[in-house]
Amino acid sequence: MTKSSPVPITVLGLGAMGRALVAAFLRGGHPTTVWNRTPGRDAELVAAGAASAATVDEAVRADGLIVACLLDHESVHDVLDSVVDDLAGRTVINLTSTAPSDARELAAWAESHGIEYLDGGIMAIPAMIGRPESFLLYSGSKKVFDENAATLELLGSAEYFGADAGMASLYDFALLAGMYTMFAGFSHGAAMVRTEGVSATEFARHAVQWLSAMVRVIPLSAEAIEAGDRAGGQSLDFTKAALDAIVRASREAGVGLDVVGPLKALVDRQVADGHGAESFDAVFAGVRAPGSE
Ligand code: FVH
Repeated sequence: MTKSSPVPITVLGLGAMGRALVAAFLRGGHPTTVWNRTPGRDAELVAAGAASAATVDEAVRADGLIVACLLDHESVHDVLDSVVDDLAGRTVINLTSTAPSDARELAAWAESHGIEYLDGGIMAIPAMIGRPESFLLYSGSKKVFDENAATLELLGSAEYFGADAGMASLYDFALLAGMYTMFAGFSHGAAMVRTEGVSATEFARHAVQWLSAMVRVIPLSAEAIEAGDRAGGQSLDFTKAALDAIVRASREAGVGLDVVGPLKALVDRQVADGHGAESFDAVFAGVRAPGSE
């Protein structure tokens, strides 16, 4: 039995992430064609074995998978709409970050043009691509996911979230929401200690120790949310007192309240609504969408 050769791939978009994807495909032995709107971003990739396409039409004329990694939903349409007549019967994997509704719109657009479509969310920065810590979320065509699982694993571990093309984006943005609020919280803390001359580097040492310990509590919080159990842990009254003190200390130090202010407002509202004796997980009840109990 002969081993099948790696499928050819065309990558549209050679920003920081697109270039990292191409490098991983080349390392995996895939013949890879690259295209970018602004010429000149492919020199290193061509030196590493990629074929350069001068136009998007030329890029999609190459056989195999088409992977898009562009700026946003609009740029994906700009590029794919321009070659839609060449895409019938082809497979498009879109690794551009887009909202769930955008992913669903693109999946419907693809179906209406006879294109097989898989949407993806990249949980990695370019330097992580192909490394064990990189993971990618996929949804849309199960057939495309299954047939290309080994290729997708070249980028990072690959998990499929179902036929609804919007699911990968939903997870992606939910995870990013957690990441951004964590970094914003770190910035707030760094601004507080800076008022006494402490460097962000020194503060980071303590922040990593503390936040790493707290991350381990997340599964317990999830269990409590699912069980509707808001009895355990510190009460929201306690949290309110802590946030009142943090806000006062920040204000006295001249630190902006843009990060902690909205959280204090949410906790204040939950306490005012009678949830003061409940655990911090009452915050989930305070933000969840109506009907998603
Ligand atoms: N970089 C990262 O850390 C994150 C990690 C998680 C996933 N994101 C998403 O990946 C998409 C691409 O990100 P990127 O880092 O490659 O972004 P840029 O370096 O800014 O490159 C953008 C490319 O998109 C091209 N482009 C923009 N608009 C258009 C358009 N209307 N038509 C055609 N191409 C377009 C741009 O081309 P050019 O400016 O060089 O001509 C770049 O190739 C993104 O969704 C992240 O959220 C990355």
